[in-house]
Amino acid sequence: MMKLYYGPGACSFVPHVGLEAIKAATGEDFEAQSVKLHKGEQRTPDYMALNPLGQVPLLVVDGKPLNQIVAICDYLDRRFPQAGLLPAEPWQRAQAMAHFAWMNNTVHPTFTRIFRPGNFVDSDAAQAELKSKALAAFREHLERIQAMTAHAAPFLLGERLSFVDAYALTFLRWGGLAGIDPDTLPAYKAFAEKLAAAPAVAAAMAREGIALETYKKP
Ligand SMILES: N[C@@H](CCC(=O)N[C@@H](CS)C(=O)NCC(=O)O)C(=O)O
Repeated sequence: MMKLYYGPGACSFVPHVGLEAIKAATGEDFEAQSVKLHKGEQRTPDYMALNPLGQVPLLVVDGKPLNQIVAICDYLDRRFPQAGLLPAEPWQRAQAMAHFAWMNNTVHPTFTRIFRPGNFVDSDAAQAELKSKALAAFREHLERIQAMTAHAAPFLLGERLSFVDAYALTFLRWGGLAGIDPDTLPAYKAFAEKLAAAPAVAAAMAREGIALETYKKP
């Protein structure tokens, strides 16, 4: 059975939703193992032996580990195309991958600069500056995603739930943690609320014990 190592509320939510969608579409079950990032469980010797990068997500297939969201999700889609998690038609797939790659290589690392500025610069002043610049960039990224939701039909890539939707929901939650009020992104918030009600998304959120609302009003 495939096994996903995930951190509650972390980017591993993206393949987690995919695995739930696959289970619903094909009956293929998976094991889910929580890794508590705030407790440093991603850096234990046992975990580092599986993923030397010390990160989630990690998918273990027939005893073999695979890291990187995009690689894991591409594998899941190619193995279970019935779940429709990415388009099959080459041009549509390339468009989907353009959104997915941008989320993974731009939006996601921008948040890392807000959440862990100390990974990048040392002094308090430099960290505060980096954080504030990254927060402004992250907000712009969320606005771009909000613009994408205007064309959702009903999901970002069309009729089927995809990895891109799961990433979008994750970013809105992260924005809330960073102090971005989702009420200032009303179309995005409404889209995420609909997503959270989709069975595969709801199942992954329940397992992770996470809610859509993360923002605390000052
Ligand atoms: N490029 C990696 C990024 C994975 C990543 O950033 N994972 C974060 C959680 S969202 C993590 O495990 N962080 C561990 C840590 O900060 O120590 C991927 O696409 O899988």
